[in-house]
Amino acid sequence: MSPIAIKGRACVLGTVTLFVVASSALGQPDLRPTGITAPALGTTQHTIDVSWDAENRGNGEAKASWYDTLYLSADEVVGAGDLTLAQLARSQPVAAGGTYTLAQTVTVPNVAAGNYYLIVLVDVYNYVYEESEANNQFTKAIAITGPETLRIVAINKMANGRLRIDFQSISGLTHHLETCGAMEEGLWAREPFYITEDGTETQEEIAGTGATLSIYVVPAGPRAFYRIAAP
Ligand SMILES: [Ca+2]
Ligand SMILES: [Ca+2]
Repeated sequence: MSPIAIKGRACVLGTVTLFVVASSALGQPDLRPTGITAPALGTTQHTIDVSWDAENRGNGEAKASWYDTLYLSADEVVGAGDLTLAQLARSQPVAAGGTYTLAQTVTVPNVAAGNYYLIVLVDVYNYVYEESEANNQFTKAIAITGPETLRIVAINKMANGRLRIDFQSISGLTHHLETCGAMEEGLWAREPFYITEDGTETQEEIAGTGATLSIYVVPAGPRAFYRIAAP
C-alpha cells in the first residue's frame, strides 16, 4: 500500500505546480469601473439616462460574458434594501488595457426625496476571475425629488438676462435652476434649464448631467409653485 500512496501525492503536487505556472503566464484581467454618467437630479417615476465606463487594468483578457449591476442606495455601500435599477451583460471580451461602456435608461423608483447614490458593481456574479475583486465598485451621488410640487423660494433675473430660480422640495432639498437663455419673468414658459451648482454653466455640468429639464414656471412670487418633468 505504501508505494501507491506516495505515487498519488506526487501526482497532486505536480498538478498544483502546473496550474500556478499557467496562471502566471496568461495574466489576469482586472475590471474596474471608472465613472458613472447620470443627471445630478432625478425625479421619482421619471426616467434618467445612466451609463458607466469600466476598464480592464489587468494584464489578461477579460473573457465574456459577465454582468454589471446598477443600484440606488441611501449610502455608499451596497446592502439590503438597495434597489436594482439595471443589470446589463457585457457579452464581448475586453482586452488588457481595454475599456467598455454600458448604458441604460432607468426609471427612478418611488423613493422618498433625499440624497442617494448610484452604485455600479461590475462583474456582480464574479464570472471573471480577476487580479483584484476589491475595486469593482463606483459611486456617484444623485439627489432625488418626489413627484411633489416644488416650492420656489427665490426668482432672480441675472445680469445676462437669464432667470435663476431657487427652489426647495417639501423634504428640504434645495437646488437652483438657470435658464439657458434670456427669459421674461412672470410668464408661463417652457424652457430647457440647466442644473448648476454655483450659478455658472460649465461644459462638465451639461455633459455630466445631460440635464436639460423642461420646466413650467408659474407667475413669479414667493408662494409660486412649479413642476419639473423629463424633456
Ligand atoms: Ca477588479
Ligand atoms: Ca470578478
